[in-house]
Amino acid sequence: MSLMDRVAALEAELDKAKARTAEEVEQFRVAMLGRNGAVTELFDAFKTVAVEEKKLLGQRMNKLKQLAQARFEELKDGVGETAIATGPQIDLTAPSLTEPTGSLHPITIVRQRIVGIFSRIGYTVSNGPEVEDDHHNFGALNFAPDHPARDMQDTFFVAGPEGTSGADRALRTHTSSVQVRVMENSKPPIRTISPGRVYRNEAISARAHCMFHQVEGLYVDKGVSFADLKGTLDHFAKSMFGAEVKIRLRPSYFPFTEPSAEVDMSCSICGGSGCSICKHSGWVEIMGCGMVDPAVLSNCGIDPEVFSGFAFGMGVERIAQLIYRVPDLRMYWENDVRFLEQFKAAPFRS
Ligand code: 2U9
Repeated sequence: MSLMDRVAALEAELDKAKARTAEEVEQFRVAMLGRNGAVTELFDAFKTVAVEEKKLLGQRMNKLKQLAQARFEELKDGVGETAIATGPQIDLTAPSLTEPTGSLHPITIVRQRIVGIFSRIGYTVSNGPEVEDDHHNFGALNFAPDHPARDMQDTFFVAGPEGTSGADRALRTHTSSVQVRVMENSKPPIRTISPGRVYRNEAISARAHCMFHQVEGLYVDKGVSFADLKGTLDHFAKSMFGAEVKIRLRPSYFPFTEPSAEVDMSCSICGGSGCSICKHSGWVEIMGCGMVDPAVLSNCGIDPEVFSGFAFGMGVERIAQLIYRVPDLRMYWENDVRFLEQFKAAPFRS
């Protein structure tokens, strides 16, 4: 093939040349313009051409070299655009990845629901100190001086400043102490609930802990009756566990209420037909209650001849146990993520 024919063949080849990647562009450059490339080889061969042919052939070859150079630049630019067109596809409208979130503790969820139920029927929320004196925790609530709850076996007493026994300071054993303060500082009508932590000197087991949460309630006004108490607790049980549950009251004894009762609810798990949760009785205990003892009213500066009141108290762990079927009270305190993350989707009904 004459050199002129080779120039023509290479021109055609340049026209058809394609490259999809930077490597292919480089291969093109080496094949055409590299030290042993087709165009370079042509220039080497040019030295042997007869003088009379040199002028025309030289012009064509210079043009070929310019073409090869221009084609190389074109291919290089083309690869740049293609890389953008076929690069990672980013959907700027896609929702962002969600950050892992924590969840409310089951005790918090249940406490909020209990508080919500009573708030909606006019109860205020009262808080008070966790380290209490004997008067607010025991004396005003009618605990006899020799009542076992006042014993070191049952109550955590707090040491006082050096040299004092500290016997008048203890971790509160119930949040009734908060309600004593409310009665001392305000006049009826009083409708209040006290949620909070309480402490008892108990061995830790699946069924007991030395620290737990209570919600205690108090209603004091003229003419408050046992029927009001029962209606209120029935409303609470239905709001918390479902409209189908029933309650029943069994006589009991507390130093601060008279008469006193334990409140049972038809088992929310089996509907009352009997299961392991209700020990096949159809009933589960959910709280205690009673009419505030007249002596307690007068201890707190309220005339029992004019006013009467009811009170109730429940353990939040117990209510949460029935709602979520928690088999062991210790699980509330272990902070095992496998337990806690089960409450992520827990519905919040205040
Ligand atoms: C005042 C007067 C009386 C609150 C009451 C109960 C009955 C009761 C227990 C349930 C399970 C405590 O958490 S628990 O161990 N509570 O049975 N509590 S009546 O009575 C009061 C409160 C305040 C001034």
